[in-house]
Amino acid sequence: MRKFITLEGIEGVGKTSNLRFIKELLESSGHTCVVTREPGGTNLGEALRALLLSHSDENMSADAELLMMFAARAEHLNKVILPALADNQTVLCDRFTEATYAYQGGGRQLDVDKITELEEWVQGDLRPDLTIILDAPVEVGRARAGRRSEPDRIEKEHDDFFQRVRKAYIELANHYPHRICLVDASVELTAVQLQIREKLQEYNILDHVI
Ligand code: T5A
Repeated sequence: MRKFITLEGIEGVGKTSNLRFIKELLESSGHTCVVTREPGGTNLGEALRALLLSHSDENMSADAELLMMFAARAEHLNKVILPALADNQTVLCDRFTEATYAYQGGGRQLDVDKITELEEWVQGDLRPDLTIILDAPVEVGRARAGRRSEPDRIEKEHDDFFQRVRKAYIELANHYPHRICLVDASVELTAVQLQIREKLQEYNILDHVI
C-alpha cells in the first residue's frame, strides 16, 4: 500500500494548506503517512535549508545551491524516505527533485543534464509514484505568499524567475504524465481540494471513492 507522493508548485500556491487535507484522505483510505519536506526533513537537511533560504550579503552560486539541495536530499532519503517506504508507510513530501528541475533548472537556468546526473546518483531508480503540481499564475502565488511573511532568499527573486519556474513545472507534467499531474490552484481552496481528490483516485493512490 505504501506510496511516495510529492507536492510542488511556485511560492504561495497552497502546498502547506493542502498537505493536511491529503494526509487525512490517505489515512482514511488505510495509509500510514509520514509527512516531510525539502529542503529539510532531517537535522542536517534543516540546517542546509536555513543556509539556503536565509539572507546574506554574500551571493550563493547556482552550483552551490544545486549541490546543497541534493546534499539535503541524500540525507533525507537515507534517514527518512527510504526507511519509511521500507516500513510500508506512505511518504508525503512537500517538494522533491521536481523542485530542483523547476528552480535550479528553470529559474537559475542550470544545465538540466547536471540535475539528471545528480538525480540518478542520489536516488537511483526511485521516483515519486505521484507528483501533484499546484499551478497558478505567478502573481496569484506571490500575492498569497506576500500576505504571510517576509520573503526568504529565493522568494526575493523577480517575477521572470518565477515565470521560468512555473514553465518548467508545466513542462515536467507534460513530459511525465504517468507520474506528474497539474492541479489548478488559482481557484478557492475547496475547489483545489476537489481536484486533488480526483487526481489521487485517477492515479490509483486512493483505493476507493470516499
Ligand atoms: N527549492 C526547494 C529549490 O529551489 N530547489 C529544491 O530542490 C527544493 C526542494 C522552499 C524553497 O526552496 C526552493 C523552493 C522554495 O523557494 P518552501 O517553504 O517549501 O520553500 O516553499 P514555499 O513555496 O515558500 O512555501 P510557502 O509556504 O510559501 O507556499 P505554499 O505552502 O505553497 O502556500 P501556503 O499553503 O502557505 O499558502 C499561502 C497563503 O495562501 C493561502 C493560505 O491560506 C496562505 O495564507 N491560500 C489560499 N488562498 C486562497 N485560495 C487558495 N486556494 C489558497 N491556498 C492557499
